[in-house]
Amino acid sequence: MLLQGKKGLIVGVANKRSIAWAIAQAAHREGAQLAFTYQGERLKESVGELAAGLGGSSPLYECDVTNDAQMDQVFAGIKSAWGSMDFLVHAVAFAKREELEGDFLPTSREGFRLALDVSAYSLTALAQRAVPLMTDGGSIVALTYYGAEKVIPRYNIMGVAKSALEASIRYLAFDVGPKKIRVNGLSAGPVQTLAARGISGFTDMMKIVEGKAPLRRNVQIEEVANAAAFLLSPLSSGITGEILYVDCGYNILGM
Ligand code: NAD
Ligand code: 0WE
Repeated sequence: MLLQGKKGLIVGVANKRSIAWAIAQAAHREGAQLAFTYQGERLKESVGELAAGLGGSSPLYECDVTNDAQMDQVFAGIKSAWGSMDFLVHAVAFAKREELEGDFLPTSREGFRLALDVSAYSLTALAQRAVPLMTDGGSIVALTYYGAEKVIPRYNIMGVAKSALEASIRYLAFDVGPKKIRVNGLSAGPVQTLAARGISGFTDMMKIVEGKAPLRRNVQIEEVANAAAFLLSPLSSGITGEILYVDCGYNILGM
Protein backbone atom coordinates (compact mmCIF):
# COMPACT_ATOMS: atom_id res chain seq x y z
CA MET A 1 0.00 0.00 0.00
CA LEU A 2 2.47 2.58 -1.29
CA LEU A 3 -0.16 5.33 -1.60
CA GLN A 4 -2.32 4.64 1.46
CA GLY A 5 -4.11 7.81 2.54
CA LYS A 6 -2.92 9.79 -0.50
CA LYS A 7 -5.24 11.76 -2.76
CA GLY A 8 -4.42 12.43 -6.39
CA LEU A 9 -5.72 13.74 -9.70
CA ILE A 10 -5.31 11.74 -12.92
CA VAL A 11 -5.41 13.77 -16.15
CA GLY A 12 -5.48 11.84 -19.44
CA VAL A 13 -7.89 8.93 -19.19
CA ALA A 14 -9.78 8.43 -22.46
CA ASN A 15 -10.60 4.72 -22.28
CA LYS A 16 -9.59 1.44 -20.67
CA ARG A 17 -6.41 1.27 -22.79
CA SER A 18 -5.11 4.67 -21.64
CA ILE A 19 -1.79 4.72 -19.79
CA ALA A 20 -3.51 7.09 -17.34
CA TRP A 21 -6.09 4.41 -16.59
CA ALA A 22 -3.38 1.80 -15.93
CA ILE A 23 -1.75 4.28 -13.54
CA ALA A 24 -5.12 4.94 -11.87
CA GLN A 25 -5.59 1.21 -11.30
CA ALA A 26 -2.09 0.85 -9.81
CA ALA A 27 -2.59 3.91 -7.59
CA HIS A 28 -5.97 2.57 -6.46
CA ARG A 29 -4.43 -0.83 -5.69
CA GLU A 30 -1.83 0.98 -3.56
CA GLY A 31 -4.55 2.65 -1.50
CA ALA A 32 -4.90 6.09 -3.17
CA GLN A 33 -8.12 8.09 -3.49
CA LEU A 34 -8.48 9.43 -7.01
CA ALA A 35 -10.09 12.26 -8.94
CA PHE A 36 -10.30 12.28 -12.75
CA THR A 37 -10.71 14.71 -15.59
CA TYR A 38 -12.04 14.04 -19.08
CA GLN A 39 -11.27 16.09 -22.17
CA GLY A 40 -14.81 16.83 -23.32
CA GLU A 41 -18.46 15.79 -23.20
CA ARG A 42 -17.68 12.95 -25.66
CA LEU A 43 -15.51 11.19 -23.04
CA LYS A 44 -17.59 11.95 -19.95
CA GLU A 45 -19.45 8.64 -19.95
CA SER A 46 -16.49 6.31 -20.58
CA VAL A 47 -14.26 7.99 -18.00
CA GLY A 48 -17.17 8.18 -15.53
CA GLU A 49 -17.84 4.44 -15.91
CA LEU A 50 -14.17 3.56 -15.43
CA ALA A 51 -13.92 5.80 -12.35
CA ALA A 52 -17.14 4.35 -10.88
CA GLY A 53 -15.68 0.85 -11.36
CA LEU A 54 -13.07 1.64 -8.71
CA GLY A 55 -15.81 1.79 -6.06
CA GLY A 56 -16.07 4.75 -3.76
CA SER A 57 -16.79 8.15 -5.24
CA SER A 58 -14.10 9.67 -7.42
CA PRO A 59 -14.60 13.36 -8.24
CA LEU A 60 -14.88 13.81 -12.02
CA TYR A 61 -14.31 17.09 -13.87
CA GLU A 62 -14.36 18.23 -17.48
CA CYS A 63 -10.98 19.63 -18.43
CA ASP A 64 -9.67 20.59 -21.83
CA VAL A 65 -6.12 21.61 -20.91
CA THR A 66 -6.24 24.55 -23.31
CA ASN A 67 -9.12 26.01 -21.26
CA ASP A 68 -7.95 28.04 -18.22
CA ALA A 69 -11.47 28.45 -16.80
CA GLN A 70 -12.05 24.67 -16.84
CA MET A 71 -8.70 24.10 -15.14
CA ASP A 72 -9.62 26.62 -12.43
CA GLN A 73 -12.89 24.74 -11.86
CA VAL A 74 -11.11 21.40 -11.51
CA PHE A 75 -8.93 22.60 -8.66
CA ALA A 76 -11.72 24.60 -7.02
CA GLY A 77 -13.68 21.32 -7.03
CA ILE A 78 -10.78 19.35 -5.56
CA LYS A 79 -10.23 22.01 -2.91
CA SER A 80 -13.85 21.80 -1.76
CA ALA A 81 -13.97 17.96 -1.97
CA TRP A 82 -10.60 17.18 -0.38
CA GLY A 83 -9.09 20.39 1.01
CA SER A 84 -5.65 19.29 -0.18
CA MET A 85 -4.02 16.83 -2.58
CA ASP A 86 -0.86 14.72 -2.73
CA PHE A 87 -0.22 13.88 -6.38
CA LEU A 88 -0.93 14.74 -10.00
CA VAL A 89 -0.54 12.53 -13.08
CA HIS A 90 -0.19 14.26 -16.47
CA ALA A 91 -0.82 11.88 -19.40
CA VAL A 92 -1.96 14.25 -22.13
CA ALA A 93 -0.57 14.81 -25.62
CA PHE A 94 -1.93 15.98 -28.94
CA ALA A 95 -0.65 16.99 -32.34
CA LYS A 96 -2.63 17.31 -35.55
CA ARG A 97 -2.59 14.05 -37.42
CA GLU A 98 -0.96 15.64 -40.48
CA GLU A 99 1.99 16.76 -38.33
CA LEU A 100 2.68 13.10 -37.43
CA GLU A 101 2.75 11.96 -41.06
CA GLY A 102 5.75 12.52 -43.29
CA ASP A 103 8.49 15.05 -42.55
CA PHE A 104 9.06 17.53 -39.71
CA LEU A 105 10.09 20.27 -42.17
CA PRO A 106 6.55 21.34 -43.16
CA THR A 107 5.35 21.73 -39.55
CA SER A 108 2.91 24.66 -39.46
CA ARG A 109 2.98 27.54 -36.97
CA GLU A 110 -0.49 26.55 -35.75
CA GLY A 111 0.47 22.85 -35.54
CA PHE A 112 3.52 23.77 -33.47
CA ARG A 113 1.49 26.04 -31.19
CA LEU A 114 -1.27 23.48 -30.60
CA ALA A 115 1.10 20.55 -29.90
CA LEU A 116 3.17 22.57 -27.43
CA ASP A 117 0.12 24.07 -25.73
CA VAL A 118 -1.65 20.73 -25.17
CA SER A 119 1.39 18.50 -24.64
CA ALA A 120 3.87 20.74 -22.81
CA TYR A 121 2.42 23.99 -21.39
CA SER A 122 -0.47 22.05 -19.84
CA LEU A 123 1.89 20.56 -17.24
CA THR A 124 2.86 24.01 -15.99
CA ALA A 125 -0.76 25.21 -16.09
CA LEU A 126 -1.89 22.20 -14.02
CA ALA A 127 1.07 22.49 -11.62
CA GLN A 128 0.27 26.19 -10.96
CA ARG A 129 -3.11 25.10 -9.64
CA ALA A 130 -2.07 21.84 -7.93
CA VAL A 131 0.91 23.19 -5.98
CA PRO A 132 -1.15 25.44 -3.64
CA LEU A 133 -3.20 22.34 -2.68
CA MET A 134 -0.10 20.20 -1.98
CA THR A 135 0.25 21.56 1.53
CA ASP A 136 2.00 18.46 2.87
CA GLY A 137 4.40 18.02 -0.07
CA GLY A 138 3.52 16.11 -3.19
CA SER A 139 4.51 14.29 -6.34
CA ILE A 140 3.84 15.21 -9.97
CA VAL A 141 4.47 12.70 -12.75
CA ALA A 142 4.23 13.40 -16.50
CA LEU A 143 4.39 10.84 -19.31
CA THR A 144 7.03 11.42 -21.96
CA TYR A 145 8.73 9.58 -24.84
CA TYR A 146 12.25 9.02 -26.18
CA GLY A 147 11.40 11.12 -29.26
CA ALA A 148 12.10 14.11 -26.96
CA GLU A 149 15.83 13.49 -27.24
CA LYS A 150 16.46 11.39 -30.35
CA VAL A 151 14.81 11.50 -33.76
CA ILE A 152 11.99 8.99 -34.11
CA PRO A 153 10.74 9.29 -37.71
CA ARG A 154 7.26 10.91 -37.85
CA TYR A 155 7.12 11.73 -34.12
CA ASN A 156 8.04 15.20 -35.44
CA ILE A 157 6.43 18.10 -33.54
CA MET A 158 5.55 15.75 -30.66
CA GLY A 159 9.30 15.23 -30.15
CA VAL A 160 9.76 18.99 -29.84
CA ALA A 161 6.78 19.17 -27.46
CA LYS A 162 8.17 16.34 -25.30
CA SER A 163 11.55 18.13 -25.16
CA ALA A 164 9.72 21.19 -23.83
CA LEU A 165 7.79 18.99 -21.41
CA GLU A 166 11.00 17.42 -20.08
CA ALA A 167 12.66 20.82 -19.64
CA SER A 168 9.49 22.06 -17.90
CA ILE A 169 9.74 19.09 -15.52
CA ARG A 170 13.23 20.23 -14.49
CA TYR A 171 12.31 23.90 -14.05
CA LEU A 172 9.16 23.01 -12.10
CA ALA A 173 11.13 20.59 -9.91
CA PHE A 174 13.55 23.41 -9.06
CA ASP A 175 10.75 25.82 -8.17
CA VAL A 176 8.64 23.52 -6.01
CA GLY A 177 11.39 21.45 -4.37
CA PRO A 178 11.46 23.73 -1.29
CA LYS A 179 7.76 22.92 -0.78
CA LYS A 180 8.69 19.20 -0.70
CA ILE A 181 6.97 18.69 -4.02
CA ARG A 182 8.71 16.48 -6.56
CA VAL A 183 8.25 16.57 -10.35
CA ASN A 184 9.39 13.70 -12.56
CA GLY A 185 8.95 12.33 -16.06
CA LEU A 186 8.24 8.76 -16.95
CA SER A 187 9.49 7.89 -20.43
CA ALA A 188 7.50 4.89 -21.62
CA GLY A 189 8.32 2.65 -24.57
CA PRO A 190 5.60 2.27 -27.24
CA VAL A 191 2.23 1.02 -25.92
CA GLN A 192 -0.87 0.28 -28.05
CA THR A 193 -3.30 2.98 -26.87
CA LEU A 194 -5.83 5.18 -28.65
CA ALA A 195 -3.11 7.81 -29.20
CA ALA A 196 -0.82 5.15 -30.68
CA ARG A 197 -3.47 3.51 -32.78
CA GLY A 198 -3.91 5.88 -35.71
CA ILE A 199 -0.11 6.11 -36.11
CA SER A 200 0.88 4.38 -39.35
CA GLY A 201 3.80 1.98 -38.86
CA PHE A 202 3.27 1.73 -35.09
CA THR A 203 3.16 -2.08 -35.18
CA ASP A 204 6.38 -2.18 -37.22
CA MET A 205 7.99 0.13 -34.66
CA MET A 206 7.02 -2.21 -31.84
CA LYS A 207 8.63 -5.09 -33.80
CA ILE A 208 11.90 -3.11 -34.04
CA VAL A 209 11.88 -2.47 -30.27
CA GLU A 210 11.18 -6.13 -29.63
CA GLY A 211 14.16 -7.14 -31.75
CA LYS A 212 16.65 -4.66 -30.28
CA ALA A 213 15.72 -3.75 -26.68
CA PRO A 214 17.92 -5.40 -24.03
CA LEU A 215 14.86 -7.23 -22.66
CA ARG A 216 13.87 -8.28 -26.26
CA ARG A 217 10.25 -7.28 -25.79
CA ASN A 218 7.97 -4.27 -25.55
CA VAL A 219 7.03 -2.77 -22.22
CA GLN A 220 3.72 -3.78 -20.65
CA ILE A 221 1.35 -1.04 -19.60
CA GLU A 222 1.28 -2.45 -16.04
CA GLU A 223 5.06 -1.95 -15.85
CA VAL A 224 4.61 1.72 -16.77
CA ALA A 225 1.86 2.01 -14.14
CA ASN A 226 3.95 0.38 -11.41
CA ALA A 227 6.85 2.74 -12.09
CA ALA A 228 4.41 5.66 -11.89
CA ALA A 229 3.17 4.37 -8.51
CA PHE A 230 6.80 4.33 -7.36
CA LEU A 231 7.38 7.93 -8.50
CA LEU A 232 4.13 9.04 -6.84
CA SER A 233 5.03 7.31 -3.58
CA PRO A 234 7.46 8.07 -0.75
CA LEU A 235 9.66 5.20 -2.01
CA SER A 236 11.06 7.74 -4.51
CA SER A 237 11.42 10.56 -1.95
CA GLY A 238 14.95 11.48 -3.09
CA ILE A 239 14.13 11.71 -6.80
CA THR A 240 13.04 14.93 -8.54
CA GLY A 241 13.53 16.56 -11.93
CA GLU A 242 14.36 13.12 -13.30
CA ILE A 243 13.26 11.22 -16.40
CA LEU A 244 12.79 7.52 -15.64
CA TYR A 245 12.83 5.18 -18.65
CA VAL A 246 10.39 2.29 -18.61
CA ASP A 247 11.24 0.97 -22.06
CA CYS A 248 12.86 -2.47 -21.64
CA GLY A 249 16.21 -0.68 -21.93
CA TYR A 250 15.78 0.56 -25.52
CA ASN A 251 17.13 4.06 -24.72
CA ILE A 252 20.60 2.83 -23.70
CA LEU A 253 21.43 1.58 -27.19
CA GLY A 254 23.87 3.37 -29.47
CA MET A 255 23.21 0.94 -32.31
P1 NAD B 1 -4.54 8.14 -24.76
O1 NAD B 1 -5.11 8.56 -26.07
O2 NAD B 1 -5.23 7.10 -24.01
O3 NAD B 1 -4.32 9.42 -23.83
C1 NAD B 1 -4.08 10.71 -24.33
C2 NAD B 1 -5.00 11.62 -23.56
O4 NAD B 1 -4.77 12.98 -23.89
C3 NAD B 1 -6.49 11.35 -23.81
O5 NAD B 1 -7.12 11.05 -22.60
C4 NAD B 1 -6.99 12.65 -24.39
O6 NAD B 1 -8.31 12.94 -23.99
C5 NAD B 1 -6.00 13.62 -23.77
N1 NAD B 1 -6.00 14.92 -24.41
C6 NAD B 1 -5.63 15.25 -25.68
N2 NAD B 1 -5.84 16.56 -25.91
C7 NAD B 1 -6.34 17.07 -24.75
C8 NAD B 1 -6.79 18.37 -24.35
N3 NAD B 1 -6.76 19.42 -25.19
N4 NAD B 1 -7.27 18.52 -23.08
C9 NAD B 1 -7.32 17.48 -22.24
N5 NAD B 1 -6.92 16.23 -22.55
C10 NAD B 1 -6.44 16.04 -23.80
O7 NAD B 1 -3.02 7.71 -25.11
P2 NAD B 1 -1.79 7.33 -24.16
O8 NAD B 1 -0.86 6.62 -25.05
O9 NAD B 1 -2.26 6.70 -22.92
O10 NAD B 1 -1.14 8.76 -23.85
C11 NAD B 1 -0.93 9.25 -22.54
C12 NAD B 1 0.44 9.91 -22.41
O11 NAD B 1 1.45 8.92 -22.56
C13 NAD B 1 0.73 10.98 -23.46
O12 NAD B 1 1.44 12.04 -22.84
C14 NAD B 1 1.65 10.25 -24.42
O13 NAD B 1 2.50 11.14 -25.10
C15 NAD B 1 2.42 9.41 -23.44
N6 NAD B 1 3.15 8.29 -24.00
C16 NAD B 1 2.51 7.36 -24.78
C17 NAD B 1 3.23 6.29 -25.31
C18 NAD B 1 2.57 5.27 -26.19
O14 NAD B 1 3.27 4.58 -26.93
N7 NAD B 1 1.26 5.10 -26.13
C19 NAD B 1 4.61 6.17 -25.04
C20 NAD B 1 5.22 7.14 -24.23
C21 NAD B 1 4.49 8.20 -23.72
O1 0WE C 1 3.04 10.57 -27.59
C1 0WE C 1 2.68 9.71 -28.35
C2 0WE C 1 1.52 9.94 -29.30
C3 0WE C 1 0.76 11.20 -29.00
C4 0WE C 1 -0.23 11.59 -30.06
C5 0WE C 1 -0.94 10.69 -30.84
C6 0WE C 1 -1.86 11.16 -31.78
C7 0WE C 1 -2.62 10.24 -32.70
C8 0WE C 1 -3.92 10.85 -33.15
C9 0WE C 1 -0.43 12.93 -30.25
N1 0WE C 1 -1.31 13.39 -31.16
C10 0WE C 1 -2.03 12.55 -31.91
N2 0WE C 1 -2.91 13.06 -32.81
C11 0WE C 1 -3.81 12.30 -33.48
O2 0WE C 1 -4.56 12.80 -34.32
N3 0WE C 1 3.38 8.53 -28.38
C12 0WE C 1 4.58 8.40 -27.60
C13 0WE C 1 2.99 7.38 -29.23
C14 0WE C 1 3.70 7.51 -30.53
O3 0WE C 1 3.20 8.29 -31.51
C15 0WE C 1 4.11 8.23 -32.57
C16 0WE C 1 5.17 7.38 -32.24
C17 0WE C 1 4.91 6.92 -30.91
C18 0WE C 1 5.76 6.02 -30.11
C19 0WE C 1 4.08 8.87 -33.80
C20 0WE C 1 5.09 8.63 -34.72
C21 0WE C 1 6.14 7.81 -34.39
C22 0WE C 1 6.21 7.17 -33.14
